[in-house]
Amino acid sequence: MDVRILLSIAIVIPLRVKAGFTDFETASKDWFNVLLRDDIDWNLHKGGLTDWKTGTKGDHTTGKGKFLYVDTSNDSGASAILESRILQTPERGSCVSFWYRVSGNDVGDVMIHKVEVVEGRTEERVWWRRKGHQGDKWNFGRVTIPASGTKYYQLVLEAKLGGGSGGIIALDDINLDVSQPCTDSLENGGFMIDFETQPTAMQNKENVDHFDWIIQKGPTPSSGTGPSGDVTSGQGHYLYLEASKMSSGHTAYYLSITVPPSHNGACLSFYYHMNGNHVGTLTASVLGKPGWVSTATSVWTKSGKQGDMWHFAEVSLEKTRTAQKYEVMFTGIVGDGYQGDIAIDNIMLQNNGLC
Ligand SMILES: [Ca+2]
Ligand SMILES: [Ca+2]
Ligand SMILES: [Ca+2]
Ligand SMILES: [Ca+2]
Repeated sequence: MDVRILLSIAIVIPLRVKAGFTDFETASKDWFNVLLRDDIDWNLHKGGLTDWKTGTKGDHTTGKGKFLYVDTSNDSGASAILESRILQTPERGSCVSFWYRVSGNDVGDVMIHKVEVVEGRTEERVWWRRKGHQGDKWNFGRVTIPASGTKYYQLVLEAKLGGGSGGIIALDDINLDVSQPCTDSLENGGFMIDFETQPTAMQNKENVDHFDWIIQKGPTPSSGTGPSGDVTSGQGHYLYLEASKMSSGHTAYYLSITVPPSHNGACLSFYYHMNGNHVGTLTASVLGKPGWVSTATSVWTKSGKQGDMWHFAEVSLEKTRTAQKYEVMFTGIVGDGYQGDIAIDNIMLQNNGLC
């Protein structure tokens, strides 16, 4: 995106502090199309839109309402910017959540920037980003904007096209809560953890394993292994296990809170990074008896080097596993050398149906 100018005159406009929810059924008072500083616009659409593969799809709110989308037949690199009203940096941080679709080959990216004026210069940082095809469905996105920086700021939701035609990039149901950072909690007892605040829904298991997972920012200390940054924004925090201090076969458990039953199953998703010549094994499992690691049943596992990139994993938890209250757990097992760091970020448990 080009360097943009935040008009200093805008900063003296009286501010509304109230949080805002936008389902696009009525004109938004919080989000606006940028007309001059980008290449194309977000379009308002009602009803179905012909999707990449599977035909006509409606909005997220009701399936029949309005949402925003960009025309992906435009050139690669074309940018569509939706900007927020001017926001006042709160004492405790803010939480912006939204539903998005990014579907299709080479369709492009969606990202959120925080824009502020620092000593007369406009600065912006990416706080959240998804690159490329994210499945043929509405996905939930959420990011904490911390209570730091200048007094006023703007958020920018940007789509950047990848040049592939026939795909879809869309947005709906944006919630802007300027009173607090995002909490881990989702509806129905589910949770979402991006490690930008101290997690409350998952934690290290003590005593029954050999060591603990660590929350990290930037690269890990060992060369040739571990990510260079987190998956949320590239500049945030993630969870990892440091292989160099441990011996082959050593394990570390990361266990969730007890989740209430779901009679139609659940969906566990996360990003993982497993790069290095000595990477061991990462397993996701479900505990049938809360607190009892011995009742863990593996639902997903991966071993060895997976390349220097974050990968997305999505696992349906069948209703037989979620009919009683349950817990989910990640197990890291160290490989046979120091280049074996395993990292996780953006863990989400949606406790209301399969993926
Ligand atoms: Ca809608
Ligand atoms: Ca525009
Ligand atoms: Ca993160
Ligand atoms: Ca431990």
